[in-house]
Amino acid sequence: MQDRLKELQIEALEKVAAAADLKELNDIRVSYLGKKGPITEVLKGMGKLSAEERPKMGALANEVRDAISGQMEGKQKELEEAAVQKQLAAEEMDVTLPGRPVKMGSHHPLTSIIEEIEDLFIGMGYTVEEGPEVEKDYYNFEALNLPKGHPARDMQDSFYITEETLLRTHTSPVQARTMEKHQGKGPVKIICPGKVYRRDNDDATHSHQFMQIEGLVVDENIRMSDLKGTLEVFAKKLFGEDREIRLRPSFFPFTEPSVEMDISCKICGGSGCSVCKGTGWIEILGAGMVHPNVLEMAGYDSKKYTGFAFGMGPERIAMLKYGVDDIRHFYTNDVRFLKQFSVEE
Ligand code: FA5
Repeated sequence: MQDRLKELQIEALEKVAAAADLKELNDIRVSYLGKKGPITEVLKGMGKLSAEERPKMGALANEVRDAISGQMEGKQKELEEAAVQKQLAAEEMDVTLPGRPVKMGSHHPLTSIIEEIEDLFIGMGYTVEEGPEVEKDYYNFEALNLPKGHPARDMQDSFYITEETLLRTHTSPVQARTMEKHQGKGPVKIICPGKVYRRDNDDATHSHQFMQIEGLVVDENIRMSDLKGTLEVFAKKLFGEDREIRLRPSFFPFTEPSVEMDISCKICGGSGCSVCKGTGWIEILGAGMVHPNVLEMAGYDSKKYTGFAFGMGPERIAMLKYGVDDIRHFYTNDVRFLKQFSVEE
């Protein structure tokens, strides 16, 4: 029995030394030290031994077990360390390699044009106001000299939510709200960019949802020439010094007199082409002197205060500036279109 135990020890230690990985080592542990292993099997025969031999044999069996498990512990550490080193070698990376370029998005062309126009007016002393897109009928129409039933309401076909609320059809209600806030006192000098909604049929130059930028100046002695000068500076800064502007008489119930501003066509230089429909001019905004009724309704003394206002369509301006032939490109989110405005590429 003693010899058999020694044999088993030598055999097990040889196998432990040769184990190639942790799994193999564990298999050796189970097969030699487990309940069904050969050492347990040998010890089952202890019953046949004499009373003196039994403790000696027990002590020897423990020695053999300790020798095997001690060697296994050392081997296990060695194999674990080898596994870590192998993993480290497999995951080795070169931190000096150049990184992969990250694709950058870009500003939407409408955002860019709105920011450019905002900067231009901020440079002329204007502040930027905001107003709600879900608006009261009062501010969208009534406070702008368009009482209920006024035929000019048809100029802007509307999305009503209730009898008294609608999606604003233009940014002009912000004029009324701002003047009301100033409680009849000047000066007021604001622009207001924002979304507006109309029941227009979508085509190359019309959308049912589009942007507008409103402008309003109210003070003593504001004249039509101030409006003209302001619009001229704006147009030349945005489109270039060589562009001409022209004001045409028009009608808006909230301004008197009212005008529309055209800008000379860049494509044909004024001789007429398909973009300007043969006229040499393209309309970009409506404007005029604030109607005395509008000033009075907002609490201003229209004998003391005068003002001018304008409302422009940034989509139309962006179409002209960037040569875009269909307003729907701004809203279909085709990355091939948007990528052309990326500054990184
Ligand atoms: C107005 O909305 C007036 N509130 C502008 C105004 C403000 C006049 C202050 C006087 C004083 P109009 O409906 O013309 O006016 O629209 C102004 C601009 O919005 C147009 O010149 C055009 O550039 C743009 N626009 C109008 N309808 C659409 C549409 N369906 N799609 C895209 N842009 C549009």
